[in-house]
Amino acid sequence: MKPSRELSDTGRFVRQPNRFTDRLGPPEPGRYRLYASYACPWAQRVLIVRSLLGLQDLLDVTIVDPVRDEKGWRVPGGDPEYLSELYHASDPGYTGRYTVPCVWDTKDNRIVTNDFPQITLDLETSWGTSPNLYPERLRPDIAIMNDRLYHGLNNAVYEAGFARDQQVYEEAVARVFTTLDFLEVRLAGSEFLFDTLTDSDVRLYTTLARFDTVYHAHFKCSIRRLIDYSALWAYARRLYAVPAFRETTDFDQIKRHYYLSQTTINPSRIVPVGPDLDWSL
Ligand SMILES: N[C@@H](CCC(=O)N[C@@H](CS)C(=O)NCC(=O)O)C(=O)O
Repeated sequence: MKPSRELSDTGRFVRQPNRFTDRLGPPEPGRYRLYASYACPWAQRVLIVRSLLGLQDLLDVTIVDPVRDEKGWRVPGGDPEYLSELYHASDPGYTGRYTVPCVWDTKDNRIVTNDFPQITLDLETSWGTSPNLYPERLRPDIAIMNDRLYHGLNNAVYEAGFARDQQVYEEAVARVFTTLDFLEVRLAGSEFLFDTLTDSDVRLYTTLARFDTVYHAHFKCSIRRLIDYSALWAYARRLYAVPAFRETTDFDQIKRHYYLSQTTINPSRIVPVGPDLDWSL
């Protein structure tokens, strides 16, 4: 039996396509609500961008419980009880996973988008432009960088962690560390991936923040640790010093989510005690 619908016949993790891909219209206070988890790297991206751009009054947020059971994400306060109810209200025939981040439209009573790569770009282009996280002059380069980050790191750690085949796992892990090696060189002597803080830094940060705490052991990305990369580790801590990054980084929820929810990888549901990391500058 396949442990997941997202496992190919060759033991490869293949992420499901995003079902809701409408674009976010202009902001309307009180209309849109983001459902996010502090544990989830794709959701944390949106929380960081919302905070950097000062969109707290324009985009409401509900943070779901970090530990997911077989019914999916639970909503504290119970309205609705589970995120799945919003997916079924939007599409009664929905059969996919109920994922965060997603944006609920309280006017039309439907999920507008669970298209995680697009949500931050929509916020950066039509909701807030100060600071400019997606400058026009850099967009082609940001697109190339984001693609490299996704295939080489953000999603590659999941491909390594969920692999059910040794070779598939080894290929994904090699990609992770080739990408970290490339980033280490790129960030030596430079503050950000480009000459200013951009969408790409947000995407890189959320994977780095989880690297030593969960991906190293739980996803077996264990050739090196983040702290072994001096430029990358310094870069990650510099970003962590910024409130939008630090205040949306919850190591305890991250650990509890991965180790308690992903039971095919961690059947004992033991949450490790370490690692003891000092994220201060
Ligand atoms: N929308 C993307 C990315 C978002 C995503 O993977 N979110 C995870 C948490 S990090 C989630 O909500 N998973 C719910 C589940 O697997 O049931 C996807 O479909 O994979």
